[in-house]
Amino acid sequence: MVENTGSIEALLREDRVFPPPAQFAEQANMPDSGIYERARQDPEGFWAGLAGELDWFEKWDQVLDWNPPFAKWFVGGKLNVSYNCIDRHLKTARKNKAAIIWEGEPGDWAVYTYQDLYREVCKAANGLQSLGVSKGDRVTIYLPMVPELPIAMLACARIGAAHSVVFGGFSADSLRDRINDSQSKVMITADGGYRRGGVVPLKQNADDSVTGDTPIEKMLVVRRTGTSDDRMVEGRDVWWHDLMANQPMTFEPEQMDSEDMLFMLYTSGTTGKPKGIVHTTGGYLTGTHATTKWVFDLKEDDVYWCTADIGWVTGHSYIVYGPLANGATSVMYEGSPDYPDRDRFWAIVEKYACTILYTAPTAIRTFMRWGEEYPNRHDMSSLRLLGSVGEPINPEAWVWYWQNIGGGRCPVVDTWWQTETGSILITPLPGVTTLKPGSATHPFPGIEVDVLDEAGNSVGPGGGGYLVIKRPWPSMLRTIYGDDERFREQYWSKYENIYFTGDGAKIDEDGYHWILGRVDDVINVAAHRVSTMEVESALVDNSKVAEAACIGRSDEIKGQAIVAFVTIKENVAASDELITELKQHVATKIGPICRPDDIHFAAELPKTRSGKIMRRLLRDVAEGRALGDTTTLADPAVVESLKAQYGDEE
Ligand code: 7RM
Repeated sequence: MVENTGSIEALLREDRVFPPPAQFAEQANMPDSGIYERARQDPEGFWAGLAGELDWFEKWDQVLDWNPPFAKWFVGGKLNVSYNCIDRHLKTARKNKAAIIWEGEPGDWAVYTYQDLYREVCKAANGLQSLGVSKGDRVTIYLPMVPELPIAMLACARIGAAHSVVFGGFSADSLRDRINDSQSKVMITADGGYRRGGVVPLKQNADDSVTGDTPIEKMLVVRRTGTSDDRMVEGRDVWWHDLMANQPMTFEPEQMDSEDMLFMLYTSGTTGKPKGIVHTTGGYLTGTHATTKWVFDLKEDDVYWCTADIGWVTGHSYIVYGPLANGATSVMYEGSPDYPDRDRFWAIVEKYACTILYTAPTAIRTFMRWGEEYPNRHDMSSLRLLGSVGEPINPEAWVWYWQNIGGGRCPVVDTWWQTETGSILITPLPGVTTLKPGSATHPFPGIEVDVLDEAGNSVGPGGGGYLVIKRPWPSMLRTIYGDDERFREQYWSKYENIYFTGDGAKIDEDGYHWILGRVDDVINVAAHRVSTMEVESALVDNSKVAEAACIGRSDEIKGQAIVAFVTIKENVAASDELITELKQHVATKIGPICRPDDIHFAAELPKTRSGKIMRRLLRDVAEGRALGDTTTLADPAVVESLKAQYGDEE
């Protein structure tokens, strides 16, 4: 038993440590801390050993070809991801095992065994091929969390076409940008998806995204909500169920080169234009397969549930590819955690007897606020491991999760990684790592990270600096789609031949890694990456706005909230209605996750003499803090007037 000191101070400054429970350590997939040293001695041999756990049509002749910043892993190797996620399990006792347990928000549910998945993926591959999709093409997928989503992804992988999944919460405009950048000829969407009892009008957005000049020739539409039957466009649109009705149930998987693109996924960066992060085949699957096995300690009879949306990288790597490559049972839920009531997640855990749960701190803090009443309604004794991802987890939330969801018996793995890293890079290994709440603990074996100062020197224990990765790893991004220069500039220009993560971090005296958050113009809102520049562009797109600056302010639940400072045009009056209008404008323009939480009108924005907006000062104003250094400011009076207006609001 761990004593509860009770005081708020002790909770905020949580200093308890949590060694692996003996029972857990005994059965762990990776029970040997010697693995860190072995991987350090021979990183390439270490990764090659893990790649060898996949099925290859042809083995590689070189583990790594490193021509910074361009890496090739398992050079010359041939494999297919869909084969590794499905076919190879059919030769084993997993054939009739549940691969995907799916639950829709209204309460409908379905189970796909590996054999079922094989049949549906083969049919989908044949169907897509009949629409003209072939090896090397890109396919945009804009779907809710329905089984057709992983089926479509795996079908693309089977053909050798790269998918570009666009999160269903993105607007028509955002979808259009991504379609144009990827030059997809085919888009897969649905009539709608269920969210909080309502319907998200996906088909309407999809239609709006392809008006005018578009590369899209065919739209494949899943019937989910029955709300867009009248929207089908003759000659362009095809119903999924019609197309699949007569497809052959086998499809020979394409023999892909290890370095062929598996998918691209757009993520926000420091400029307004989203970046298409490119992941390839052999290295990506090696990374996701190995981390899923060791970090989540997946066993044959586990029921594993990652609550992310597949529209984000977490869903790609840890709902679809990692779990399925391991032959696991992966749970997928369509809707929101408070529908029909605030115990929905716990009802799902109980119903399917989930053993592993992977979710985000923002969700955990929300559950904390709702109270223990909801988890207490359910039997959650099946759980044996908990995970956290997407943003720093504060120690109170960590301990609450451990106690109230894990019943004080489940290790909590706090996993740090990015869309760019493809798989988890800093994380406990639950069978060997002593946990410190709030710390992602240590780099995964084979990963070398450091914390550097501006000049590139290692910051010693306790000091803060920039988190970097010092050697290539198999699941790293290969480039930004169509833009090698931006890839180089974004990630490899700050330090020579060292990957810059965009995060701040510190390493404590015990060698534990603490992630401090983004150091660039990216806001992490409820574990989603939002670019300040993108929100600013959406605001100035409104004809009443002259100028806009966005910052993230800390928020108890979401981690960060979006605050916009807006200068309106001369003949426009500031009003509450205008605030509502501008918030809605951003939501429509980019997507609801980018809707600003606060909008402040400002007569002028604080700028440096060279005209750069000083976001740091705006952050201070928004969070009601005393202002730091203002000496580089062109006109200090601007900040004074802002502060007089808004400084006391918090
Ligand atoms: C997986 C994912 C990446 C950014 C990253 C961090 C933040 C993610 C953690 C975390 C602290 C964590 N991909 N982040 N995990 N911060 N502790 N365990 O989230 O591309 O969407 O975001 O998220 O800032 O750079 S992502």
